[in-house]
Amino acid sequence: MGEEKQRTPPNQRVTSKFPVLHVGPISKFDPKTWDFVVEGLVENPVKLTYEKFLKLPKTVSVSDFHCVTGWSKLDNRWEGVAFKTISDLAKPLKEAKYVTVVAEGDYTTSLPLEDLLNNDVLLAYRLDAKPLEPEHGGPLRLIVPKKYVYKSAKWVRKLRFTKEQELGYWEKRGYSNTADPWKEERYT
Ligand SMILES: Nc1nc2c(c(=O)[nH]1)N[C@H]1C(S)=C(S)[C@@H](COP(=O)(O)O)O[C@H]1N2
Ligand SMILES: [Mo]
Repeated sequence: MGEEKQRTPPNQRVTSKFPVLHVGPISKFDPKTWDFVVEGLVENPVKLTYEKFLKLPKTVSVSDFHCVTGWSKLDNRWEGVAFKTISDLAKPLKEAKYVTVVAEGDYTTSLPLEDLLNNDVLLAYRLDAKPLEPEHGGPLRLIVPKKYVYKSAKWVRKLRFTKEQELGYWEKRGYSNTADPWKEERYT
């Protein structure tokens, strides 16, 4: 066994395709009515139009994508807004320890605030130099590279800062709440 870390987490296969996987319909996007909301335990609740969201400082993050069903897609170049930028705007209160991510169609997931403040976490609207396709979560999806992708919600509309962790869609159905692919945390 070498010191070097394997490129993919245990029991993941690399795919060159990009599977599309979600529950429910692909969300319809209307830039005139779309908004992005930050609520809950924050000093400064946020509500942004699509136009305003695009004016936030931009970041780029290249990362791998690991689905809990066993496929991984490597070297995805995501562009969007760092989670940290949004958090700095909203100013979490001291009691805020978790964030529930709410997507269209009531898909939710949640993460410790600390994990989301990692500098590879972003709300992405472009992938590999193109606008993010609706089937992959356009106009806006969360990207959390260090977790299985069910934590990377597509069609994100809202972040809710909370004191206790609220269980997300898959987490309620037996998938791991910590979801670390390197530790193979697939199920609870
Ligand atoms: N809103 C929403 N986001 C979601 C899901 C979903 O069902 N709804 N599924 C998750 C799962 S399990 C996976 S594997 C990825 C798939 O992303 P992709 O379709 O871009 O490959 O989206 C994640 N984000
Ligand atoms: Mo997945």
